[in-house]
Amino acid sequence: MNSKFLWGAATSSHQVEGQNIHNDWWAWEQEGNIEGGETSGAACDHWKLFKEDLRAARDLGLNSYRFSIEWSRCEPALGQWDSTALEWYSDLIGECEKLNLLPMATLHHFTLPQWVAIQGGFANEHTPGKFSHFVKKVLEKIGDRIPLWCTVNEPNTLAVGAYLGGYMPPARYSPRNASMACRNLLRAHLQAYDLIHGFKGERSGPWRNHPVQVGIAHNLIDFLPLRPWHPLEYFCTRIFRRFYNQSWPDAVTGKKQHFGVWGLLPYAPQVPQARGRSTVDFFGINYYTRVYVSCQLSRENGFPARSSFPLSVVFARPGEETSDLGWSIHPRGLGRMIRFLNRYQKPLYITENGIADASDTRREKYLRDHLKEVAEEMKSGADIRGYYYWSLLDNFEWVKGYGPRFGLLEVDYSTQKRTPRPSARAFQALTRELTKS
Ligand code: IFM
Repeated sequence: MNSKFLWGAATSSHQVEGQNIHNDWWAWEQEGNIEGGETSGAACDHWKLFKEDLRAARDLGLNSYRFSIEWSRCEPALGQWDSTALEWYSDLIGECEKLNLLPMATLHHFTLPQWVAIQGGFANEHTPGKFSHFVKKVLEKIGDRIPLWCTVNEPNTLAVGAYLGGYMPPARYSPRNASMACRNLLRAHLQAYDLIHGFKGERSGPWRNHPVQVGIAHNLIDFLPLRPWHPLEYFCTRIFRRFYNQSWPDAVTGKKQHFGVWGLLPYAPQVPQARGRSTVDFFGINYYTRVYVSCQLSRENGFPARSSFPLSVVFARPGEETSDLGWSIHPRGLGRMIRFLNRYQKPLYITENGIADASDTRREKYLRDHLKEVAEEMKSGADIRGYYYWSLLDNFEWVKGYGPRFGLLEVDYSTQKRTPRPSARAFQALTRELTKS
């Protein structure tokens, strides 16, 4: 890894900023949908404390910061733009510039303005057009200073969580909406890609000569059959891999889109404008774990939740080492996912990789083992340009609330005090060691 390799940490607006009162998650939280009845509330108050947080990132030796821009803050009601919100993101970038943290901005990270959500969110075909207005405003304000963009974060997770799994708003089971949300997210991505590359303003700031690169942050899971000898589980595993892991890379590289699963999810119609052209300059990999596909009759973790088909997923086999969320720790899976995406011959960034580990007893090894995979794949020829740990600080872990602790910095939510965990120092040492190698 050379000195240009990006070492970063990632966050998302709703998980850290606090008081994101105009989005669909906020509304859903108030209805009691989060574990323990929690609500995001003040989150980590990153809105006020961002300078301190970015200084801590710099002090850990990082040279990049991945964050997301909250649409609902910028446009809390249709056509009503809040200039103070856009100003805040400009200040955030200003601070990145001061601290030499290259900004990677995500334009959509799970949340939608409530006024968009009540019209059906991404299941509504008009949402991509509205999203484009937001993208244009962002570009007008800060487009000249951001070299790396993720249009959408984990579109596959969103479609599954919102319309099949019931763990994201609106949590309304609808296989049709799951496929249509993928289609509309692809349209939103495509429009954002073209807008960013069509930006005519003069570039400024320390990264003005850095090529502008646009990608998606794609959640990849190493799906495996629970019983490898079981033909149906083997077959269903291939379905999961194709729908969850492969459909997005295919779609954004111009191939035939397969947003659907025969017999389970109706296929969405093709987006013709996305065919035959590439709409990503890189792939972001968000990798955490493996998942076993089971065809037993367990209704726990059933997928899709209401299907009569006996299909479910298991997050770890008995005895496997897991995170606090019960996710199996499986570094080899990262290598497998890198090799899988490398077939598309695009530069790669590991845009998220991390562990919920409140005791901080597993994080250092987790980092060491996953980074070993990254280094080995680079040696074998993968063009990996950066690694972002998830997350810079403990934060609001969606439906799981504040329990899971992913942060390099521990957050005491009662005082908002940040304390670097010992593994954060270990991460710093690892990044130094790997940069020299
Ligand atoms: O916290 C999330 C993030 O918002 C998206 N990727 C997975 C992380 C851990 O669950």
